[in-house]
Amino acid sequence: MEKFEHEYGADQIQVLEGLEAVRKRPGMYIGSTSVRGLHHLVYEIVDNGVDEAMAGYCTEINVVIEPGNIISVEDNGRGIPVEIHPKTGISTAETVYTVLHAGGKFGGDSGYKVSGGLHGVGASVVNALSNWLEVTIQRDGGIYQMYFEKGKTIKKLEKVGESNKTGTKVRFLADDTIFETQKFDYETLETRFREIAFLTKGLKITIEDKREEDIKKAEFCFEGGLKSFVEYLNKNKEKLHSEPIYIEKSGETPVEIAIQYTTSYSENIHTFVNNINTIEGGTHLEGFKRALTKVFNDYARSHNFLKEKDSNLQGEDIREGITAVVSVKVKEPQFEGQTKTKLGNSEVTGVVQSMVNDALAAFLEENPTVAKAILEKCISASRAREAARKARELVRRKSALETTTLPGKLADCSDKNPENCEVYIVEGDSAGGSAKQGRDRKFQAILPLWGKMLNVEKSRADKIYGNDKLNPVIVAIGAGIGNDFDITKIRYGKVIIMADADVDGAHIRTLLLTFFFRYMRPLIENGNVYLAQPPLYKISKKGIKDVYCYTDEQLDKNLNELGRESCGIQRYKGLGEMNPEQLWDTTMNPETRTLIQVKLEDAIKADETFTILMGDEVEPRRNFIQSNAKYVKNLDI
Ligand code: 28F
Repeated sequence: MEKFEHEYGADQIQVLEGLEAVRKRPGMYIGSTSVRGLHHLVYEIVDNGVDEAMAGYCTEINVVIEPGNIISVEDNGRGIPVEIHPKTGISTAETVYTVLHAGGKFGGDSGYKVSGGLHGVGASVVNALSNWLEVTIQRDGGIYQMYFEKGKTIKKLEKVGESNKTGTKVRFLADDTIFETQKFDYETLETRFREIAFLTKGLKITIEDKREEDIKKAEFCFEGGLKSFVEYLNKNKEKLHSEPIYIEKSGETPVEIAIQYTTSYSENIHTFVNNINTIEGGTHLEGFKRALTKVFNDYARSHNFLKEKDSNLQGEDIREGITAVVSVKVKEPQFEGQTKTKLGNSEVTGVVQSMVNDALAAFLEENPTVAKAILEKCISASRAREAARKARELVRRKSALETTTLPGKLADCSDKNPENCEVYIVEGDSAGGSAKQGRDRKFQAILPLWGKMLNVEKSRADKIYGNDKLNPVIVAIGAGIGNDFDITKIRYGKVIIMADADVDGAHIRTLLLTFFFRYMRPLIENGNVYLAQPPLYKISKKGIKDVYCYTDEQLDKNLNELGRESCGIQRYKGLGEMNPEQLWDTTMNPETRTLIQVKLEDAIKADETFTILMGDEVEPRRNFIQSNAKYVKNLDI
């Protein structure tokens, strides 16, 4: 009988099976093994610290990206309990880090577990997906430490020192055999930690990037919570009222809401459940919208902004120019939707609706000046909507009379089945020209953009219909805009934005993404919008075919392989520099091209960027261009 190293109890076997399952199918637990999945590891650990903060025991979380992409997260909470479980002989801390979902259904005493992108898979998953992970706990006067490799316990929890402080510190290195990359993106993490700080009033979160000589560091702490959040979202916009409206309710389903109107025409409502950004909305958003419409209509009537004969203000009139953040904590959240970011719990609609009805009505009564400023804007919005409806009717009647005339510049494709077809929206006539010649006219249509850049930030729907840059896009896609948009009517399965890799191209891309986000959002949600990826460089060398490079890294790699001295390098400043067959080979041929599918969050980012680029305030635009100039590789200097 061979000698066993050590007895495996039943629960140790369960632990090993659990970790094995996680390592075999990591995507099931953290969504993907791309850089997004990598970031989820950090969010999981930080969220445990946030739970401790929400329970009222932690006021600070410090995150460090150490050289070699090692992550360190430390909080000043109570420290994970260290007592040894009498039955298993294993400490609570080790259980939390080795048994799947052992972090308790809800976090600390607050009863809510905030969660990372995939809704709280627990620290044991991070452990399983790390080359190594070390936990240091300070509590009960001691310092305790345990250490794992790929989720397996290497050093059980043991006391290593004395301390009168309390807290938990976790350090780990993601498993390079599982993740496509181990390289964390500082800006992504910083953005998420800023968001968590807004959502967790008073919690201080710091992030430090020590991978390079020049250390990057940020510190977030907002006593104002969501009030600070809407002020941050509006920092580049002209406000309609200086103080944001702030309402909150504690209890079974805590609700926190901040609202601040601006002079823009876009609707900017962000909703969260247990700190998860529910970009697909859900019942909490539904309740908020219903209450908003009811309260403002009631106030408008009772204060004679609306006459008896006037019809009610529509929801979209009331939400024009609104920036709002709605954050709810739900014990047993049900998530629906394509990316599991839509709240399904039906009881939450009523909770939010009644809370907003009461608190917002009271606020308006107490702040008539703010109420007046907002209502005047709602009423002009409703008039503009009327005008847009008439303009639309006019366009419809006109086009109905002249049968639907497609834009003159559109070079359509012969196949009429949208599933097979794609339309390239190309910036500039020269690129449009070579795209028309280079394309496969069976399934590829080309629509060159021309005309003045429209500032959708400042224009309402009636202006959009008339605008000669966007109107052809609307007609070519053929599904209308705004509330009329009907995704079943799209004429192409793919809408591909093809613009130069320079500042103008970025401007056009941002304009179109913002336009699609604001007036054809289902097109993005449904994954029909793509970005073409033209090459940045062409390497030519005697005796071999031209080599196209789409990133600087590819250029370096190819030059190293081909030998730098014997290569000619052409840097493409614009699509117009490529002849039709080059454009086909590098950017349009489905066999050889790279298309980037636009995700909803990319469009949200574009929308925020657009506000900076096209908003009223000059200052932020200058900062944006300066801080992004380093990314603009092809600026014609
Ligand atoms: C760097 C990441 O993970 N902080 C944590 C605590 C505190 C407790 C706890 C955590 C109770 C039994 C589930 C302490 N004292 N930061 C962190 N801080 N977990 S994780 O308890 C674990 C739960 O199993 C804690 C009293 N109650 C809870």
